[in-house]
Amino acid sequence: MRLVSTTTRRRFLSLAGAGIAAALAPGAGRAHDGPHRVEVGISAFAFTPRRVTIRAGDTVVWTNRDLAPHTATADEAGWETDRLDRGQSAAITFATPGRHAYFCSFHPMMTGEVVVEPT
Ligand SMILES: [Cu+2]
Repeated sequence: MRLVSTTTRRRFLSLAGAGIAAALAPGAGRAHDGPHRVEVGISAFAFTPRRVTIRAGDTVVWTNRDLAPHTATADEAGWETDRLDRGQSAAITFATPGRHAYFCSFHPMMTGEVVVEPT
């Protein structure tokens, strides 16, 4: 049993490495092999990156790194994160293609955009 498990572990590590490499390289002609999560940081009163392009079914995760509270609130499309205090995150999954402009409800000069492409 020990001999078998050594081989199995090595194969597992190889597969895990490939998965990590794929996760670190969004876009760039990757095959869309299932839903992805895209990170948007909030710091210095800005969304970074300000615009993200995803596929339908993907999830955007906003994380606030400022001392001030922020939100991500859609201009028109009817979605909103809760108030995010420092260190808090919120995830929203986008099911249908379209362009979603958004802003921070506390600081409306903070704006961003989620572009959702067809799968
Ligand atoms: Cu804000």
